[in-house]
Amino acid sequence: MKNELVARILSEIADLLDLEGVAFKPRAYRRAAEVVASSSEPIEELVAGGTHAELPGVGEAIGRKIAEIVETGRLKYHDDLLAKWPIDLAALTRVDGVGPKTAKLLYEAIGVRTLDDLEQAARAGRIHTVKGLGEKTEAKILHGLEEARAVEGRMLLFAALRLAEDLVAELRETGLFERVQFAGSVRRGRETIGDLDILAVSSDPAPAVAAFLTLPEVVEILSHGETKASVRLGNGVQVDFRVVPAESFGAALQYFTGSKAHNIALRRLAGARGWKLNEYGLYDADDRPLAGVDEDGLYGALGLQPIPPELREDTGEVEAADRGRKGRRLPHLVQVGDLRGDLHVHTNASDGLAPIADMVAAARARGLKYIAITDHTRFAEIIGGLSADGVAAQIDAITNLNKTLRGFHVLTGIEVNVQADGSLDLADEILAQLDVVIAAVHSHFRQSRAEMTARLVRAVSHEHVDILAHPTGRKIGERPPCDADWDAVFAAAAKAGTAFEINANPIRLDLSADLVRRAVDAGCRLAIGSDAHAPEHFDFLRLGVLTARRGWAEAGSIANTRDLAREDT
Ligand code: DGT
Ligand code: CA
Ligand code: CA
Repeated sequence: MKNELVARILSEIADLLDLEGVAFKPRAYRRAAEVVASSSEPIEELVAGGTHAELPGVGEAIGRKIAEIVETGRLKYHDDLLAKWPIDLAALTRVDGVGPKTAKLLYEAIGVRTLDDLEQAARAGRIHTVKGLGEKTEAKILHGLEEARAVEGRMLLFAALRLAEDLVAELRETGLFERVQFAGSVRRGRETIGDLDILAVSSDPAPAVAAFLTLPEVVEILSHGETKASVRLGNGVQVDFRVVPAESFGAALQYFTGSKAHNIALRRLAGARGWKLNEYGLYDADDRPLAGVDEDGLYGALGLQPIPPELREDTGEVEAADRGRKGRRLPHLVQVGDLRGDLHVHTNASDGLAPIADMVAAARARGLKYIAITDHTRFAEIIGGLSADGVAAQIDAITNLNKTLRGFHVLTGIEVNVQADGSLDLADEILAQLDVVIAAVHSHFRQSRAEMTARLVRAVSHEHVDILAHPTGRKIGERPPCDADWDAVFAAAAKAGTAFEINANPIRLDLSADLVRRAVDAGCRLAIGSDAHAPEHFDFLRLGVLTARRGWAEAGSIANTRDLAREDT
């Protein structure tokens, strides 16, 4: 599928045109990029059929450019823009505080082209000397750089999962394997992934390794032996591959799933009994194998309940899994199948791409029973959000739609903006009419801890607010989380019965797993929200579930695992 490539080039064009100060066009390219990225049909097939220009927001001119990318892998218009602006705009604009216009100022005034240049300039205090930029921007950039550096060379979980599943499926199709499975951080559901780790069992390792090396995605072989290999894929990702004996598969899966800290804790447990644990199995003092075929057997032999991969970070899971110990047990983690609905969905009434009916169809297709339509208010000119009249019209439309639906219900809702002082940008009389009120911060992220805490406490305590969405505002690798006294915010929310969202958008995952765990311990309710802006975005929900699981959350803590009360349906 070339959708990712096409979307990347179109969105780079949007950024470059923004940098040049061109009006309107950047939005058109950005929208086309979003549409292509979220389309489930391979763009090359649409081009082959000549229907790609019919995608919403594409049209003739961008359509021609998409065809050129599909046919040649690149685009002259894009290349010319890149030649004119020889800067790593994608990396630079990922830093909080740097948009295309700031990047242009920095390049023209002090020659900043790369993240390294930016870091040097920021540390040397040269950024605030640039006309148009001040001390505040410089401080923001220094902060943002930390976030960007932390994820350098790592990819987001969503892309990693898709890639890992594709590779595993391709390997299985060769028919050369008894088992193939991905391990590593992607199996643990970490929010960013360094490299992929794939394990396999095959009675004939040589052709099995050869099949791996000749996968179409592989562009470079980094190393290979009789039973293992490391490669680099076209998108730069490294994949480590191992063929292991069937009797060691569980031990290898356990070992290469990690985390390293969890493995060390297990090995210590084995050592305490005079046993030995490694990637081949668990062995007693006389080197007799005790376990290794499957993971559950391995944990069982160590006296432990099976520990779900998401918990394997050595943060108390080994103690909680100990069958011999009284007290806290492992939680029954929430599962994707527990979700009944989605309480955070956008439509083209604000910045979503599709009408309500399309969002309903996509949610139903994924087995959900209800969604809440929570479009934005008109807090910013750039988002064509709902006015008070718009809300009333949408309530009517949803009421009528519900009359036509069987076995599915659409809740009315809104995503109100939490203003700098914690007040909301929609009147109470309107909020009172809606089934679901989501409150969210969209600006002024860098308030002091005291200000932000007071702001969030006020928002979660508001009588009409049901959910605080993407509570920290972080964007992975782009914007650091806001600074707040979370214990105070959790306490206020628990008292008011307001839920915290686990926003499942791949770049947000907000609350993060660490904060999920603290929120659960504080007695807060949670809601896993896709924040879908297109029908395909309901696929994000699984990331929210993985994050909830990493935060030790059970279904009972999560509002949208409940069926709707009868009076709602
Ligand atoms: P990543 O790739 O940085 O996102 O994180 P992981 O967890 O996938 O780490 P990776 O790919 O370096 O190694 C895969 C697993 O192999 C890791 O989670 C645990 C295991 N492992 C790697 N090195 C060691 C080690 O030195 N000691 C132990 N006990 N386990 C290790
Ligand atoms: Ca890895
Ligand atoms: Ca690895």
